[in-house]
Amino acid sequence: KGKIALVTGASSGIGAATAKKLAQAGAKVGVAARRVDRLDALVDEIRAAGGEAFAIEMDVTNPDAVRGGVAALVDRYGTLDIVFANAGLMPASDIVSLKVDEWSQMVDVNIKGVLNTVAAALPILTAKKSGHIITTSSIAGRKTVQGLGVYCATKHAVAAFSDTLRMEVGAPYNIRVTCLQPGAVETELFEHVSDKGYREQMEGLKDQMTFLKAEDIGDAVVYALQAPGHVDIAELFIMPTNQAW
Ligand code: NJP
Repeated sequence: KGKIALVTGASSGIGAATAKKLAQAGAKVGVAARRVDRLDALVDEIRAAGGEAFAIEMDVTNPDAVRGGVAALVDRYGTLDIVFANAGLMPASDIVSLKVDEWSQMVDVNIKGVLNTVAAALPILTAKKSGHIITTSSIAGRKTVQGLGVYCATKHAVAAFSDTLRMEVGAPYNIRVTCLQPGAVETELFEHVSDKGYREQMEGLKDQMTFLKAEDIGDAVVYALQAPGHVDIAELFIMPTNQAW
């Protein structure tokens, strides 16, 4: 309650749902993404429900834009306490089809986007010796999945980075780090898969299992944030009950 939060990837899916949960729990939330129309609608929804949020247009691949977004948030609300580095994308394909542009995009958003977000926010948290950083990795950051080779690589990178960050900032700076690793969540993630075969395969998963709702992830993030100060939920590995892989 009363905390200031930044959520990237807030224009849809997990980010939007978590921003709403944070606002319901009393945080003031900077909601960041590229699609400003979506962010404006989210801000309206949060405010209509009695919460507080404001929209930050931000491409996480651009370090200057991320620094500017964090500065705007601090300017508006005075400080920063919670950072949810969540923006990401998953254009599945076989490695042999060499969709190198999509690989670069995943490296830029999924890895560099998290690094840019942490780099912009960390000086504020270390200076005040408190805060909580949540990064979005994936079940794909714990194992490998055919068709998701580069995506898995980016999410393993986020997991490795997050755990090292946790070790570095816990004791000296009293900052907690949580690496979020969801299984299948019903969001717009699959809609951006350009490979028709993989997109159909992924859509077909919905017939095999009950996907998590983005709200389930939002609840889990709030749970990690509300743990007592000496407790760091280092990993949030959350699966649909009937996801068998
Ligand atoms: O997907 P979606 P999710 N700069 O497509 C933003 C991970 N995950 O909520 O910029 C800034 O609804 C985009 O905003 P916009 C996944 O890897 C998911 O599922 O307006 N933002 C949108 O808000 C990802 O890391 C599942 O286009 C950029 C958001 O990212 C995170 O969950 C399972 C951007 C994507 O929202 C959220 O994804 C899992 C950029 N350059 C992990 N590019 C799952 N859904 O099953 C994209 O294990 N965004």
